[in-house]
Amino acid sequence: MANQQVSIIRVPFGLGAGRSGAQYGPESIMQAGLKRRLEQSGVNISSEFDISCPTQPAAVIDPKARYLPEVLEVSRRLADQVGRVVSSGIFPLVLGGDHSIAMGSIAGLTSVWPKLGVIWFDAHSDLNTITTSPSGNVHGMSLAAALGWTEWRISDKQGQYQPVNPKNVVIIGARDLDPGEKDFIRKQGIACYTMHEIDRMGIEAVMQQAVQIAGKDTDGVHLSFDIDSVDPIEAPGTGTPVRGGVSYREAHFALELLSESGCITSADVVEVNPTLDTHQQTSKLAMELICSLLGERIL
Ligand code: B3U
Ligand code: MN
Ligand code: MN
Repeated sequence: MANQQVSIIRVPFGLGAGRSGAQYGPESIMQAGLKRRLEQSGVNISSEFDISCPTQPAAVIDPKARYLPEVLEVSRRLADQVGRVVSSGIFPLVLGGDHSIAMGSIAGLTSVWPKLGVIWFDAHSDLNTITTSPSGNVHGMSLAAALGWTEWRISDKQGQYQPVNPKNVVIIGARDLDPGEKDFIRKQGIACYTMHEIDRMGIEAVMQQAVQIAGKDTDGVHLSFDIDSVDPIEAPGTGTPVRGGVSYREAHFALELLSESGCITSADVVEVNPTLDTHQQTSKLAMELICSLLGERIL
């Protein structure tokens, strides 16, 4: 993606997760040297933004959707910013933060591109609602919210944001799904490539099919990359690690293939928690994976 104009949008928000620390993700991915590496690959960073995020309030209002008012406040702000960036033809690279922020990225994108494909790389499917969530953590509900299945919707001054079409959603890397999430995937026919399919088909075939599904009759394709999709051996610095994830090479190859496909028009990279990391290896991994997505090549 040489000569591609990119806007880096940092979202230091961690209240959607059960453990504190994802709010330090954006700063730590930047400190790993993101800008210099991107510029070396010919990426043009045309602007940078910091979304202002609320700090922890005194009390949790609803234990079934913890900090939902704060999540919605951040989502609205992020949606506005992402909408402005894509309207000017620039690729938004959103650095989280916990995965609840993807609701804001996707809302902003659908305000400009009503037909949006989504590739959701994650150990989880984030398809819970207030009713099905075992934890009350809103980061486990963000894909459900983007599909319009949650008990709430993000709204702006003009009204509610457009939900994405389940036909254009692909989940990759799943290995920890709750009963309600499995029901949704089966009943709604969402494409879900679990670790089993990755083992069986190989990551290249999975990515080819993902690009087909997410890109079919859509205006753009958003990659939402949860770092916990990668095996905890490579990515220990994340709030809900699940063993048996994609390898370092599979992750890089997957993002290189997405880069080659040319279909990705925006991305968020989430759930890096530097307080749980060892030697900043997870922040560094996130930085390197972004470079692969945006066109860096070995030779
Ligand atoms: N599905 C569980 C666990 C979880 C989801 N997303 C993360 N963890 N990172 C839940 O709480 O909804
Ligand atoms: Mn997630
Ligand atoms: Mn996850």
